[in-house]
Amino acid sequence: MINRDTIEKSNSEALVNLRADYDALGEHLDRRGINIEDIKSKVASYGVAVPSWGVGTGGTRFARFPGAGEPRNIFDKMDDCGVVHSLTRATPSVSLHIPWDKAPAGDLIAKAEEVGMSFDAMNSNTFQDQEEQKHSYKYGSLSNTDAATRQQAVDHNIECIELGAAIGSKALTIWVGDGSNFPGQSHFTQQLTRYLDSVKQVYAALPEDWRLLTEHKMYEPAFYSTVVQDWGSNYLIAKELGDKAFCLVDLGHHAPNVNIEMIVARLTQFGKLGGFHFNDSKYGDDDLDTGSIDPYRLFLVFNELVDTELQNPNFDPMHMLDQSHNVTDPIESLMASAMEVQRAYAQALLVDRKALASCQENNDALMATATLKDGFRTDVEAILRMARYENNGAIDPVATYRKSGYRAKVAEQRPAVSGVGGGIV
Ligand code: PSV
Ligand code: MN
Repeated sequence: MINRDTIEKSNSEALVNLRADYDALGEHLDRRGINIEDIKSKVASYGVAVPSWGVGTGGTRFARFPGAGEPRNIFDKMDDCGVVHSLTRATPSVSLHIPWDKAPAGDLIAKAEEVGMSFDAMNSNTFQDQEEQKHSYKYGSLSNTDAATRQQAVDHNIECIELGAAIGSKALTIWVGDGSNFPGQSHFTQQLTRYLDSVKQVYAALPEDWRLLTEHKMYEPAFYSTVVQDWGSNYLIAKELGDKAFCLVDLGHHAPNVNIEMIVARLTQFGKLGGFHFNDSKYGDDDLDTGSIDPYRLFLVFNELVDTELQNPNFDPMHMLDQSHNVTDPIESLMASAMEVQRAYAQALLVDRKALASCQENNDALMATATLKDGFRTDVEAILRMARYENNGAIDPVATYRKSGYRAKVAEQRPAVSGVGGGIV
């Protein structure tokens, strides 16, 4: 936990400048016909879930270089997630990954209360073998050719739902690494049929008020074909399953240069956009910090979301971060990413939608894109800072966190973890 005094002291040093910046931005937006308070209140109520696995140091298939004071279990992880939320006030929930985070429901609830957070989507894991597991997932899980292996994967997903229901989660996200490494290795159609048969059993176990999110990913660990490879396959799966099934878009899971914002628009138009895993990438599923490589793309995704939100106030896809931190303090990266997501949201809220519609109607390509850019180019930092300050967060979360000495403190309590071997998150 971060001491309240540390936050207040740090805020009091930054407040004078913040007020001046906020007033100046308010005047600027006023001239554009935008009320800064309206934008601030939307930003203040925005939340993105943090992945429990994101607070540990990640790794590549080559190595993992552990950081100091890494969380040892889900309770340490939730302490770290609590720090992210207490400073940013932008991450009110944690997304658990089972079995990594498996613990008695009562203990999880108590910890969530202690850190002032709730639980977002549950994530199942059938992409690794666990110690006491009977059947291996080496050749797939929900789509394995062996019925007993498929059943084991189905049972695991149902177990995730049961634990989730006990702790107040309302969704299950399924990502499978199932696929093949060689042409001819697997029969595409039969493999998808087996996947569908399995996932239908999971879907049947969903509580009434739950959603099932299926997450597509182009490749890795399978390098030739992947069962749920693209948004088209994902859409077909969600459609086949029923009304409680939706597609999850992880920004890193597409071919380079794919127009992700258009995928978002398509899934939205046909009622199947279920949620996001935000991160950024340069080459593949790099899991870099959100907005660190291509903030404009993130903005364009939010532009689609805001466009829909304005027409349909009930539109509520789930928002989660999904990143791997190899060279930064994960708490700092998660805070920076949560703020980047908020920034993209605020910038998208600034887009003059009437002007944009008129440009589109009149085929004025240049002014249409300039209208979008007006939103993106606006420095909304003062809005984000003021929203945090008024929500009892830190005006500058990273600086406050560094001043708090949290990492050094937990490093004393949490012994170093071995750095040998590769790792994933
Ligand atoms: C797979 O790359 C993924 O994006 C899925 O969301 C997993 O649950 C997560 O990463 C952690 O491995
Ligand atoms: Mn993901």
